[in-house]
Amino acid sequence: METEQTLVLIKPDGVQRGLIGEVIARYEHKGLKIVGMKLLQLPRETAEKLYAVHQGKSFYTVLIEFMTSAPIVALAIEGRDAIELVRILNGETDPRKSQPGSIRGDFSINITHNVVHASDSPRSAERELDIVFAPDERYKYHRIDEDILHPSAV
Ligand code: 3AN
Repeated sequence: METEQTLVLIKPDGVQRGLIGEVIARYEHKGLKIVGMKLLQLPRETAEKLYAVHQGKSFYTVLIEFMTSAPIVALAIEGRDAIELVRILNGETDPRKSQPGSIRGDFSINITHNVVHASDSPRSAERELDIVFAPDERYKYHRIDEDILHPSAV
């Protein structure tokens, strides 16, 4: 178990459907810490950097158009095993496989308009966080439930 940071984007559909609070609550209630947060409209160049691994795939152009079409909320989220935990909370990419109880399972039936993005590995988390957040846009602070969530003996 390691303390990690990961990037989450609440996609344009999540923002436009009024799901910002609902989505953030899922991460907060799990015990993960929001250490950076902003509302922004992604410049095309930034979206292309973020999704560089998908360049050339059939859905790439649609994905870039969608992600730059309206504001998103970017979150830097910290916690033990945050990268894996956030992806479990988000649910599977394929709407036929995302389980009820997950964000996508509860709120999405569309593989493109699927509410959230999250980094999929420590390497991509570092890369993606650096693309979206300046160093002074991520904060250190103490959550009062941290001693319960992370007892040092466990
Ligand atoms: P995830 O966001 O679950 O990690 P990725 O990284 O494979 O999924 O894909 C990034 C984004 O690209 C997805 N969130 C989705 O919006 C879009 N995407 C992925 N696969 C497809 C597909 N087969 N058809 C359409 N869009 C897709």
